[in-house]
Amino acid sequence: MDSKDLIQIEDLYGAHNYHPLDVVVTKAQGIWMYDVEGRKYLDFLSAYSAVNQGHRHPRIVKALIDQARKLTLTSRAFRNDQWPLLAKELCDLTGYNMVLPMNSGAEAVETAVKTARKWAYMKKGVPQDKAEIIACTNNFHGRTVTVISFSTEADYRKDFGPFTPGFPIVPFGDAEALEKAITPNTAAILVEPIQAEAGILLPPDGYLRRVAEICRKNNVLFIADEIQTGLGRTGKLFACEYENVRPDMVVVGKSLGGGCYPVSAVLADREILGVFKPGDHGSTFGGNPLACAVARESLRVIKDEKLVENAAERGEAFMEKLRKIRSRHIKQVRGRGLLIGVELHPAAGGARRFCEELMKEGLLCKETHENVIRFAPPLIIRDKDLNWALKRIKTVFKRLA
Ligand code: IF1
Repeated sequence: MDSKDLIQIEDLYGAHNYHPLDVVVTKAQGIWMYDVEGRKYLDFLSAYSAVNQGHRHPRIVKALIDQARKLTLTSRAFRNDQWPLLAKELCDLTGYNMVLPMNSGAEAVETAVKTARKWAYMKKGVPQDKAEIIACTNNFHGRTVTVISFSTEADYRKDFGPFTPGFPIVPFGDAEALEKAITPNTAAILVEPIQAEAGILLPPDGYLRRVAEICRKNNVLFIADEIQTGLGRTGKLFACEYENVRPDMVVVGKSLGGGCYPVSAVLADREILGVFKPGDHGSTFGGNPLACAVARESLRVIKDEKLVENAAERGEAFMEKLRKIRSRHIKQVRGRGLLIGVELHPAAGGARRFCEELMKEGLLCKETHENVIRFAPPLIIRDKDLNWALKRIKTVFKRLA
């Protein structure tokens, strides 16, 4: 079957909750993807940072297969021999001392919300059902009902109410507004260190440090959603490290599963994650041995292949080169590490048509919102391939001049 047939079938039987580029991928290896017609593309999105280690990393695939041959699922009714090791290795890597495993990012965010609420009732003395968690304008934390309850994006919310209460909103990047929004019932503030979906928005310098101070002063938990920014993407293990900030809780996902398997987790210290007792939270698949074996190897690959360092060095250099492109369409190039946004002027006619042209040149990336092109290649990428990409990007900006 060719791409056209497959697209037709998908559009007929699949729910239309996406508007993908019309490329039907059948195979991938490393930074390259291949469509059903055999055309080759450089992956400049990395499944929204879920394939930071590159597609089908041989070590991660081996861990997946080896584990699949031994044990895949016990549920948490029984113990397995992989979860303890992932838990310890994640803690050793990040400096937290407790972790709760889930599957998708949104589930881990929900888990962080439940943790913060329970902490507020048990430790802070907030009256039952009064806990508030402050979120930021233009946030993206997933798609479940509670998570969209604190979205400020009309499209994500419309027709999905009623919503979960208890989530005041403050402008992203405004520490004073945050301080003013805190009440005795505030349990936590939930922040993305860089807002990716919102268009790769970096907060003003010092913001995360201020947030951490304000949280400490007011006995409020600082929750960082590092699902997309974490595990190396921005050139640090966690993007919060750019301001030497250690959040009380960190949510991770995406490339924790090495692009092979959904794995997410909430990290914190015992005083916080210790609020759970048997029966009050869980997941059939969370902490399953297949997920854990994959995650363990995914973390080792990040470390052994120095992907954090690679993202920092290559990202900086690549952004410099992007900034040298002379095009009246480009308003700003911004980002950290290999999480890069190219914002276009409204007159450029939208980022989507640039992504479509780039696809014709063999470069796969995705617009975010109307006017931002997002570049986020796998962190294993080398200069040679970045230069290859740069050439295509220049070509497209010339063509659409
Ligand atoms: C989609 C965006 C990226 C996330 C942060 C939690 C989640 C995500 C910071 C939820 C997920 C994904 C989901 C995907 C598109 C994508 C995305 F553009 F929508 F915002 F990456 F930038 N926190 N982000 O980025 O994780 O439950 O999906 O595992 O199509 O919705 P999930």
